[in-house]
Amino acid sequence: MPEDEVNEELGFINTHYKIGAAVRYGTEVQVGYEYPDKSYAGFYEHVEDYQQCTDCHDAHSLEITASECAACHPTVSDLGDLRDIRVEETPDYDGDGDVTEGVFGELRTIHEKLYAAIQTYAADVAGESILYADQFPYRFVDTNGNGEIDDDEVAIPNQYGSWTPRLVKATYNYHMVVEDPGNFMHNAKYMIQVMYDTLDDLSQVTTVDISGLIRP
Ligand code: HEC
Ligand code: HEC
Ligand SMILES: [Ca+2]
Ligand SMILES: [Ca+2]
Ligand SMILES: [Ca+2]
Repeated sequence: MPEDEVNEELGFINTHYKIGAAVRYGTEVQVGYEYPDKSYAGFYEHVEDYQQCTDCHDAHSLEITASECAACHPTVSDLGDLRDIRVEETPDYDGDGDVTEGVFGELRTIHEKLYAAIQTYAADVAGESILYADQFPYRFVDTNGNGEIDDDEVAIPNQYGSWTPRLVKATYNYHMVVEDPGNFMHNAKYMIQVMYDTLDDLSQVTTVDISGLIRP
């Protein structure tokens, strides 16, 4: 199908829920939509003793014991600090000049840029403004085109309908990132690669600017 032509046969594709295991394995299991001719990170090894699910998580509750992480990540004193973890080698992936934020913050800024890019593409190329809400079916028409969710907009009769192949790929990847709250730990490089390539793809046909971002 032509990348930028609206096609009634298309719709939003959901990665489904609790995808942490698949994200750990990256391109070995291809949980993201991977663009042709690009290479992607596989399993994120982290460190030998904190590699398998139950090295970090309680097998039943999924709970993580922050004090164990603190042994090597000294900024951690409780669970809320996990999002501040960053190692020295990590570059300023999101190009915001902040090289002390946790790798979580690098992912978050790129994810926000991806949202803005999807909105630009939908309005300028697909011809209908789009919103995301973390509620089925996730994609809605931004009826008044202000970029924000308004009361009447998040409702099933107002679900988004102007799908092009490029938009299906981009919205799939955007939502995939949302569906793993542990993404920054499970496989930050894979997540950033997938988001970077999605932004790059949208930048082919819109004013989206990806200069400043770093692809791992
Ligand atoms: C190196 C440590 C580590 C390993 C290994 C790891 N995780 Fe995680 N996981 C985390 C962190 C950190 C979070 C985010 C916790 C938070 O921010 O509350 C997380 C979050 C999750 C969540 C989301 C929980 C929720 O609140 O919805 C799931 C599910 C999950 N992990 C499953 C897995 C599975 C399955 C594996 C093995 C394939 C795995 N994890 C391996 C550290 C790890
Ligand atoms: C034995 C030391 C050690 C322990 C314990 C440890 N880590 Fe790590 N961690 C590292 C090292 C080394 C790296 C860098 C690995 C790499 O990516 O090359 C790292 C990387 C990370 C990163 C990615 C940081 C970035 O800038 O990309 C996160 C997030 C992280 N660890 C979270 C955790 C969590 C959560 C725990 C506890 C469940 C934990 N770590 C336990 C040594 C450790
Ligand atoms: Ca940054
Ligand atoms: Ca940031
Ligand atoms: Ca609106």
